[in-house]
Amino acid sequence: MFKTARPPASSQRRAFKHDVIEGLSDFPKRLPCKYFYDKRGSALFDQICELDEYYLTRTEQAIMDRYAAEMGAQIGAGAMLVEYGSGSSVKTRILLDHLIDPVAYVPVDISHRHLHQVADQLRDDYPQIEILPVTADFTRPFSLPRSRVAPTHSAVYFPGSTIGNFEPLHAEILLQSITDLCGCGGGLLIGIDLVKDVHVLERAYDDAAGVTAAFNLNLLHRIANELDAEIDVDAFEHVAFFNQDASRIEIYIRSMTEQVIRIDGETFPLRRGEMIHTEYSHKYTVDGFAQLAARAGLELHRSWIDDDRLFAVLHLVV
Ligand code: AVJ
Repeated sequence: MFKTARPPASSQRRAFKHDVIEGLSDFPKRLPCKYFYDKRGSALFDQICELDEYYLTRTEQAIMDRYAAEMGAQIGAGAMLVEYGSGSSVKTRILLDHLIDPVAYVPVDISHRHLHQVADQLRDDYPQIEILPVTADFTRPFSLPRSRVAPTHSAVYFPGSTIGNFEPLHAEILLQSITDLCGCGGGLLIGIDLVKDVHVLERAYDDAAGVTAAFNLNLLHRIANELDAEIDVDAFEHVAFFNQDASRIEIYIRSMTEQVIRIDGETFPLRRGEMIHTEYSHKYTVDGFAQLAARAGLELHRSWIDDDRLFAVLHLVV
């Protein structure tokens, strides 16, 4: 079997602590959204995906269910399919079912244990496809594993509108890295959330049951627990709104009182009403996204959109 690199827990904790201290020292304060997904955060995100207000997951799944055969045909025969932020690979299965003679599936994720559990399950279910998990942060350079059978080309699958978390310039840099990774003949199948009615958007990120609020505030619980920080989590609240000019949902944690956060001897004072930025979720038009991708060397080839025009899955080629 292959040896797989796994960053030791202590170095992960150190990186988390470094990023938290750096973010809380900044003005305005910020915390990276990639840290939402600890065990509880991932469970809360799964709950978000089930909410009436959160149309994204079910709409993308419906697009996949309806058009996976066309997508498989567009991606073409003999591909190595590389998935960014594969998680539980739920949406992938329908795609794997419709790819033409795929050579390998390469799920890329930072969560080593979960990645390998999912990979074992996929090996049972898809014995004809070589499953080659890669533990990596896809925003950093990594190389593709070698498959037993040489692929005709590589295709990246990047579902879930995760690209929306990146500011346009960073999204462009990430797309450029996909272009470079796949090279000539390569492609990208990506899910993007579309611009729509402001109220529909804002409800999706501030649901009535408060699940998204719990998801956002869980980041503070995580800091308190994992970094032994002193934080009065109850003195903070969830804030989400659509910024029309930047075409994005902006998510913050707002301090309801004047207070301090203490981490390892360092103190971070907060004014009453001060906001800590935690996430952006950019919303695109198909044309707007195509222009961004073109600057990164990817040409829009086909798009699949639901009847209500909420969400799009795009196929782009190098
Ligand atoms: C996982 C990045 C697609 O932006 O909709 C959901 C994360 N944050 N509710 C999104 C999220 C709050 C989600 N993505």
